[in-house]
Amino acid sequence: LKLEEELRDAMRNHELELRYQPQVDTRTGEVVSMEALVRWKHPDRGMVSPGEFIPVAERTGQIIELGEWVLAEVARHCQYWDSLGLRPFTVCVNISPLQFNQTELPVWIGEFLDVSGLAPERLELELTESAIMTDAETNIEKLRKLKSIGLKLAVDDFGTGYSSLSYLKRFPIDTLKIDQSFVADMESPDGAAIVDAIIALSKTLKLSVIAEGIERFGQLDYLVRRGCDLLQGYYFAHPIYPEDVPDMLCQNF
Ligand code: G
Ligand code: G
Ligand code: MN
Ligand code: NA
Repeated sequence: LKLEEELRDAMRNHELELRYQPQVDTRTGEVVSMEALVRWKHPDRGMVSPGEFIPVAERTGQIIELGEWVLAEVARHCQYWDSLGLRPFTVCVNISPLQFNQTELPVWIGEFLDVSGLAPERLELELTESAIMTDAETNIEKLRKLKSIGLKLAVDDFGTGYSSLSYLKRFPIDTLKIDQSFVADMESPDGAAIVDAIIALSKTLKLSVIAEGIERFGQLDYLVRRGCDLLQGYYFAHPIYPEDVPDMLCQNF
């Protein structure tokens, strides 16, 4: 079977699961948010990486259905966490370019939030830099609509695309997410300079800034001293099962 046909079955057969990776506030050491990351437990092939099937889903349009499933799962997990009396935290959800380009996205998400009862302020959409910068003028209106629902908006993989700074200033976004390739390269002078520049830019634009892909203490230490607001990476935790979120929220880093 081709991967796209298998993916169609996978969605029907409940082979997809979500994991959550914590994001740590550098001022308090507390976990304040989690990124939802999809996993595919294939019956024969084992774990299929989203790096492999997300591009296929994006190409075939299956990402629309997959994206709707992700949000429904997130709402279900939030209900479960609430039932345990956990303190509320933000859940970050990756939105693919094709999803973002749907004209009806803001209306659909608004209706989804009404029906599911998920509070909009608990949800942060991670949009890629290239998706929002392509056709930026029309995207301003769409971003405003998403913002007016009460959602938070982050620019994912920041620094890998071609951001126009004038648009960045006009976009109603909350967070810049420094791409992990820059964090991995941070021990080199060029890498550190790029990270410094993105943090400085976020301060100028009064945006929150998060670095992902933190694997070593040295990276954490540097970013804390530079005033990075949030950190995410294997150094703190790999993506975890929803059942393990309660314990994770009790950790202090
Ligand atoms: O979890 P991992 O690092 O293997 O993810 C690989 C890629 O898949 C990343 O680019 C990530 O953004 C993307 N990805 C993971 N989960 C989702 C999801 O639920 N929706 C979308 N659109 N992309 C996802
Ligand atoms: O494109 P996006 O930034 O959404 O992708 C996030 C991806 O990075 C996920 O697949 C996640 O599993 C992965 N990831 C998270 N933390 C680390 C880390 O510390 N190191 C590496 N190499 N990958 C990470
Ligand atoms: Mn992401
Ligand atoms: Na990213």
